[in-house]
Amino acid sequence: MSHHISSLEAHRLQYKPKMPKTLASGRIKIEKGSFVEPKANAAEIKQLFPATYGYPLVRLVEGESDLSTAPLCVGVVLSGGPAAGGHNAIAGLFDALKAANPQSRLIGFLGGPKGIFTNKWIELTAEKIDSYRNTGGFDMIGSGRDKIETKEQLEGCEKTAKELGLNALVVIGGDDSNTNAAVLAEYCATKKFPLQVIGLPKTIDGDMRNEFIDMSFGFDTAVRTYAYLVGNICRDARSGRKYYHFIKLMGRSASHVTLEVALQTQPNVAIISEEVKARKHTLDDVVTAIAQVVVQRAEEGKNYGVILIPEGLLEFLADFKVFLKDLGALLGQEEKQIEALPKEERVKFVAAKLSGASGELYKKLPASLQEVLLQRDSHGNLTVSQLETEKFLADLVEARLNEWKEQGRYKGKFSAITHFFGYEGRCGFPTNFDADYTYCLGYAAAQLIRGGLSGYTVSAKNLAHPVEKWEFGGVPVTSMLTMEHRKGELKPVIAKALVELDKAPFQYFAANRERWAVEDCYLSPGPIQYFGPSEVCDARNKTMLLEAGLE
Ligand code: FBP
Repeated sequence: MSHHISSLEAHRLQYKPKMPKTLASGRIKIEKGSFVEPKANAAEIKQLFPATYGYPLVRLVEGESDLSTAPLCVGVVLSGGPAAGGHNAIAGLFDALKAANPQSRLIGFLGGPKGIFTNKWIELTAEKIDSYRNTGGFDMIGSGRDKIETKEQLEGCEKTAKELGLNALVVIGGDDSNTNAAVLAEYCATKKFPLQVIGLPKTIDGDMRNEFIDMSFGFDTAVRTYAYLVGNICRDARSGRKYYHFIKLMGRSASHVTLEVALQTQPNVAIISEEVKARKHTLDDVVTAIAQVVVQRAEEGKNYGVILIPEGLLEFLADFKVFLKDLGALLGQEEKQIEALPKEERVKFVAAKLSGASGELYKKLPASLQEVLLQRDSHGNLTVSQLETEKFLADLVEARLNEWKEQGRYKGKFSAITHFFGYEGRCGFPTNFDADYTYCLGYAAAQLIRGGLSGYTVSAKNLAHPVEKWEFGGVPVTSMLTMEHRKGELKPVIAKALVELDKAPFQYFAANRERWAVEDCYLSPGPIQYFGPSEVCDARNKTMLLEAGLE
């Protein structure tokens, strides 16, 4: 065995991902369905995507195959944050292309979308692929957050595709990257340039999904990693009985990760951003709600506990909404001027420019938040992982408890420890679910390419069920688009799937959380298991089981 890989890695390289018979049989055909209109802004989207708007849904079904067996040259790119299973998606794509025609080639673009328009790539050989099967991470070819949007970027992609003789490009990414896939597909269709573009639904956030896609890949591995750590902290809290743990969990916008980890570990408090928004709660309301649980527990002699906070919380608070919109618009208008300033001057500049209530709020925030709030990624998103919301909240809760102590309303002790679990969940060995799922996604992408399709994201249904029942197909990206403000500009984007308060996962949580707040109902899910009984190794996460009515 090589000395450069762990024993687990050596074993995982041998794992054979499970596939439904439809894909495994090799007798695959594409069945066309109906056209689905975008849920909102259909007219604007039709206008922006005249060449690719109106495509039908498609399903991969078993039958006499009429898919192309001509040799293909396909490119693949990993985009955005890593998510466990990316390497398997590439392996599935590779195996499917080679199964259809051993002369087909797979090109891996390096460092994310930029690798396409700057023409940086490597050929993915069987040897390369074999050394990454079932491993976590995106390090096989790297990733990046560059967009494919401007004229220069689109022309750069075209030039590279021409030089390489690319027939198709598979973009593995989240909502923004799949939107970019649609932009490139539209560009190619308009110019009658023969490059097909297919997207895969990736993100640990679990929000790149809808009625066509049960789950984005990487979510399962991430939530199991966090739930293991949170479960251990719950045990530690109950053992030491002296700390309140404020744990921020990754998930840029939606709270699926926090909700799932709460379902797996049953902490004392879990804030769900979507509920905060629906109830129009302010920061003060959230602080009060947490402090009340601390008081209740102190009355039972419990001066310890575990509190989960979704990293995207600030954007959902009623008093932050207008402020963040004003700030986003200002950053859009003054982008060049702000960038030209030294870092320490930027906060002062923004504080002076933001007027009214937004300006007042900004000035009151801790310096660490003020600075991070000025950062945006290339898609215009707040860099919420860098916001120390957990520390900010812990401090505010402590201040509130001190006030209540003075008023005689609280007699306990409060000592907070803060954590952020984010990056540790994105690159672990994929769970069996993510390993199987991503392999199938890559395999399905190859079939859509063989069928001549472009401007589609691979769709996946029945994922809560055993693999045999999984169904794959394609959903036109334009059918999933809506219009949103980014840096003050209206842009087409795939609508993020947020936690729905009337659906089973949140309902289950809401029905139990009062008990979890006071009693110690902590669960220890333990580490991810790759070997052993199928009910442990192949188990589905609670979100998927509850949504499918299987729990
Ligand atoms: P994607 O949407 O690209 O999959 O990334 C998700 C995510 O992990 C978020 O949960 C997090 O807020 C963000 O990436 C962190 O970004 P970065 O890796 O650039 O720090």
